[in-house]
Amino acid sequence: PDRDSQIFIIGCGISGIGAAQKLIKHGFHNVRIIEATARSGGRIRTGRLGDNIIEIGANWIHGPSKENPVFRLACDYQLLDKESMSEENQAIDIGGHPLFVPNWFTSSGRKLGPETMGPALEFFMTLLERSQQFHSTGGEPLPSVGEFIKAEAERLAPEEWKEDRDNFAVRMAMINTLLKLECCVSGTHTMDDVGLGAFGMYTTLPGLDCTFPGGYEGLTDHMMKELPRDIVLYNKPVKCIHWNYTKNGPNTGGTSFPVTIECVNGETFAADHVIVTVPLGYMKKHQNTFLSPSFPLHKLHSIQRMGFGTNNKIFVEFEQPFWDEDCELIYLVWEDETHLTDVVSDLKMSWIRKLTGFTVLKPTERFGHVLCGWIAGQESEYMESLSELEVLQTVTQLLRIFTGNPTIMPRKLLRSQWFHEPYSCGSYSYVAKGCSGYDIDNLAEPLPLKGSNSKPLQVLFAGEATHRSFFSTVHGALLSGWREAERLISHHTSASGSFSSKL
Ligand code: 6YU
Repeated sequence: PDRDSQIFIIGCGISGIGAAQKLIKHGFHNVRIIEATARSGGRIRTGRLGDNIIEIGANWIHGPSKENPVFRLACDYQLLDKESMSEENQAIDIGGHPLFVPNWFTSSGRKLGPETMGPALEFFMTLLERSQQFHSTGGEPLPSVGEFIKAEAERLAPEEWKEDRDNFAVRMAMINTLLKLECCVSGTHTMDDVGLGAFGMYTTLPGLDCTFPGGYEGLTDHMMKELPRDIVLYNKPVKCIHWNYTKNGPNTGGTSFPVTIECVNGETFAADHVIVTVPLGYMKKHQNTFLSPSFPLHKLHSIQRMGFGTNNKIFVEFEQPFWDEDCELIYLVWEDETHLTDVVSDLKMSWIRKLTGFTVLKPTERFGHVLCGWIAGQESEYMESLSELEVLQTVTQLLRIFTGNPTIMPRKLLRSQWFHEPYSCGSYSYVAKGCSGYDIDNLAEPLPLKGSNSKPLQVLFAGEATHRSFFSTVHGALLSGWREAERLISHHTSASGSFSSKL
């Protein structure tokens, strides 16, 4: 086989687009992308709230600096504003948790200041940083990040705040708020599901997180323009990948192909190589039917054990702001929640308690007064099942309680529903309790396994969840697509000996 190899990529998210881009640049011309939906971009999706551009999926470039390939592409395509590209911005290193200017509101309708809440925030950040250290040192005392943070908070807080007993209860409630928000960052139901030993495996890059003024989709749109026009077959969900396939596939003109891709509509495609980029959530749901013969056991176990959860956004627009002009992040603190837990006991009645943080869309001149609320886990999945009107009513009630203003009324609302998206089945992956980097390696391992006598590299795996240090991000997804393309390029380079790159 050589550059004429039939290569199919399943999924037209950034990892699939990245893989196609690299293969085509290296002279492979029989490359097709099969996409289940009618659009490209996957979990990068820009939408509208009235006249405003909003992000339904990925929001920021995490760590926008030279080492980040998404940042480099965005600069090349001129998609960022000047400030985001400045050397100063690239040099800021905040370790993944931007220091947003906060406002705090509590369930008794009080607005508290940094003198009351600042210490709780700093205390929590120290515990979070300590949670990341076990990756290099080992010897983690508890299985999950949630258990560790809660145990340490309960042990250390009485001493830490002993001078200020009056604020002790509200600060513990603030730890709860922060735990719930951390569920959004990790995309999990509870931080008790996020493994402590591997938490530090996620690597941050320098640079102050930035957004795309014209929408994140501008990135995938630009990348798509560099690919041949008809490369994507849209609206074709793949049902099953038959590999180690000895019979001739359809339309093969006598050549034998090791892989046959079967679509839901019955269409089939014969291939030498398939790069699978479907989300881990989709793979979990269809683990028994997506591959035939099925996954080797160690790969299947890693698919089952690795974490994939839901993080949703709820956008709300207001006539007038109830927050300070410089505020970037609003925290809601339930004063009755002094017992540490990041889940809600009664889903139907209290799901809204999981919504504890809102980012303020900036700049105000462009967006007006729009907040983006963050909600993760089962409460978020339940929220998806409610009508938009029900969500609006519940959010309105929530904000009336916390602002103490019974007349507050959002003008518009729009929420994402990532759990019910049939080709995402949630938001992004995390390293679950009991998992390690080896599970990510297992997800990424191509089939057939090394040492088999069958044709090599029949099914390859890319996508956000297959990147060891940048899982759950756009740059992790892009790098994983490039990685699998390079695997094929180097395979064919060494196989043919004379193959040289066109670049
Ligand atoms: C980032 C951010 N961001 C918010 C929200 C979400 C995500 N991410 P794709 O799914 O794109 O493509 C697969 C395609 O396959 C798709 O088109 C399907 O339709 C198709 N498909 C599926 N089944 C198929 C079938 N059977 N047949 C054919 N086709 C099929 N990332 O960098 N910055 O701000 C956010 C955020 C709400 C949902 C994000 C963010 C994640 C990215 O969006 C995501 O990784 C990539 O887009 C995935 O690309 P892909 O190609 O792999 O799949 C300390 C510590 C802790 C660790 N975590 C902290 C990290 C923080 C992560 N933060 C994310 C936060 C936000 C807000």
